[in-house]
Amino acid sequence: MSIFDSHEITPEALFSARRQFLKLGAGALVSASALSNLMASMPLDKALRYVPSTNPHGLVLNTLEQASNYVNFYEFSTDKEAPVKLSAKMKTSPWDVDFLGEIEKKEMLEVDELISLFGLEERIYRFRCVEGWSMVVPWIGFPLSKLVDYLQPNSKAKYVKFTTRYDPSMFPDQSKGIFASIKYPYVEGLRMDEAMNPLSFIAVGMYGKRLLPQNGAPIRLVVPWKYGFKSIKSIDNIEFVEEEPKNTWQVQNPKEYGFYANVNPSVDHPRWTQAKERVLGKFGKQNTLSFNGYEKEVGHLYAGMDLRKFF
Ligand SMILES: Nc1nc2c(c(=O)[nH]1)N[C@H]1C(S)=C(S)[C@@H](COP(=O)(O)O)O[C@H]1N2
Ligand SMILES: [Mo]
Repeated sequence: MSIFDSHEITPEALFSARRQFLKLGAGALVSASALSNLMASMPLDKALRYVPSTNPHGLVLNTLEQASNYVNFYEFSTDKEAPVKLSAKMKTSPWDVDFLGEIEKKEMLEVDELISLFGLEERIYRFRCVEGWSMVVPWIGFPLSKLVDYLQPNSKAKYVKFTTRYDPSMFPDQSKGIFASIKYPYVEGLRMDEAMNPLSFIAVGMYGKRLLPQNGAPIRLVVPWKYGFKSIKSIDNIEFVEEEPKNTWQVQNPKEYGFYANVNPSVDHPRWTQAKERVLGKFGKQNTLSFNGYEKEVGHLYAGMDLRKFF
């Protein structure tokens, strides 16, 4: 059976397959293994094929309803629920991501190409917003380190800078010019060793399916030991740079937000305590954990740094 016989093949899958055949070159012989890799990477519906998480921290999951109906996505609205409806028609496929800066492979790759290059796995992570709410989400994607290795950064690449798409026809708040809620495009950054830490993750899905628009479709960052604002949504490009990038919230309010944004219950935000958090869907509060519960995995990255100064 040819892969094109199936009536289940979606337009996204065809697009991805076509791109990959074009890359192989006209008339190229396609080996049986190349073909099966290609088929394995093609989503037959919205469900994704991935290696499930063993939930090593034994976390209790929030529901998809909770995680997708209370969001922060300023490009649509500063309201927590409004982005759900405002993003309903967002066109998230095909979606090219540009790779720029101090790397060998300055390429542009479509999200499905990234999926076929790196495969998919599930990661169940705590997620803590600086505003004091939290949740546990089963993300689907691949480790950021796989992507970094593939792009082959050179010795000048000290930081990774992520930028959300700038498209005022897609994002209503971007079309408000000087009346926009924040400066666009949204930018975030990681130090290279943070990016290479096994926890740093690029998500294309959650709860077994593609990301919903309001959660940052079709591709976002997830850095579970940092406040949620580091986990930038709807990534347009990733650039490898020498200098520490100025991230959006630091530019917006440098007294309140820094570059690192590591979850730290003993360093309060100027306007609210960080000692406790409210889990979405639960009554009462729980204690916030140092590095959001990932101190063992990431504490060494900050040895000798004053975490009050580098907040
Ligand atoms: N482009 C972009 N990325 C963003 C944001 C945003 O407004 N725009 N909000 C951030 C904040 S403050 C948080 S807490 C998380 C929220 O992710 P969620 O809505 O999927 O829970 O996304 C982060 N990424
Ligand atoms: Mo946040």
